[in-house]
Amino acid sequence: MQLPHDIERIVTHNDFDGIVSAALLSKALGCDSFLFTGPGAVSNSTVTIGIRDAVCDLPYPLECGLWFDHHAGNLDVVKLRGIDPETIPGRFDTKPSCARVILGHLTGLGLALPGFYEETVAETDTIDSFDYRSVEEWRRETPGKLVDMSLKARVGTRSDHFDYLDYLAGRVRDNPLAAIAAEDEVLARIREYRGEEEKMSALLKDGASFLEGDRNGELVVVDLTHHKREPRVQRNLAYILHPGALGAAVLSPVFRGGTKTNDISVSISLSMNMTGREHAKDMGEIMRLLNIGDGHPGAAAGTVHCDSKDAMLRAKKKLLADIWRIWASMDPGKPA
Ligand SMILES: [Mn+2]
Repeated sequence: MQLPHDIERIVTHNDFDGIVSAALLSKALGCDSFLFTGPGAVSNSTVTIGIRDAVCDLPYPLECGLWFDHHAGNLDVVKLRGIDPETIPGRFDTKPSCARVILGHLTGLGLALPGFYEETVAETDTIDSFDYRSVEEWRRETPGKLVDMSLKARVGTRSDHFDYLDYLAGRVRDNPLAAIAAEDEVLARIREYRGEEEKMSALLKDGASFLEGDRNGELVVVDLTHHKREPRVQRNLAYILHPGALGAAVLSPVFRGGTKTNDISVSISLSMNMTGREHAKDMGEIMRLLNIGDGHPGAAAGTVHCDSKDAMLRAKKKLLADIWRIWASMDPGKPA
């Protein structure tokens, strides 16, 4: 199947994989109009998508001209809607990144593409599937990780941010990642993000501890529930403080309409030390057993509702004891 000639816009995920996916398609389709959005906006049709749009790294919309994706859950939804995925123009495959699906498809069509795309997509595979075996591997700076850091910086307004995504998609289409990571505009954002990371690390350090009974320091618990303003943290930074930990749980207050409630939001994940290991630790199962949320074996989240501050403090104590009991009951396996 050839690519359609009437695509006018590329609608893509607003993350690193989304940018690389858009860049490859831009090259193949000769289209440089991009719309960056999140999966939620596509699922609930907040963004209007039509037959002249190519969609990548996002759920399948009601209609579009081309669809590329790699999220198994999105394929399930397509099947549940009674659509035969084979009839959708584009390609679905459970690859580590959507960019990999697109590169495979374009190569299969016999298109001549720049040689540096292979390296760009290899980095995208690692970043999008979080394929790291240790904290050291995760922290090691590569051109792709530097560009990804620049995306996470909070610089300027929302519209400035979208302009930057637009700019990057064009750069990634025409240049190797190493050249992009050395540009002034990108470097300035990386510097900004490093500062934000330092602040987040300080917040995490302040709230981090290990539970009673956790003698080997397996599960870092970060309690941020005392914060009066919404704390912005990246959970994985807890592993810099405790590189030997196998998992981390972060407890944050839930804010509604800018107001702090007594509800607790918990997010829990396995560390990169568990990647490639055989074990029975399943974070989604912990949330389901406690009946507070859901998720994958590697990462899950939940919410505990509380009527008062006292109830919240009691619920927090019980929640942590329960998490530890279930965590400890799941076989840690052997190091890879
Ligand atoms: Mn992706």
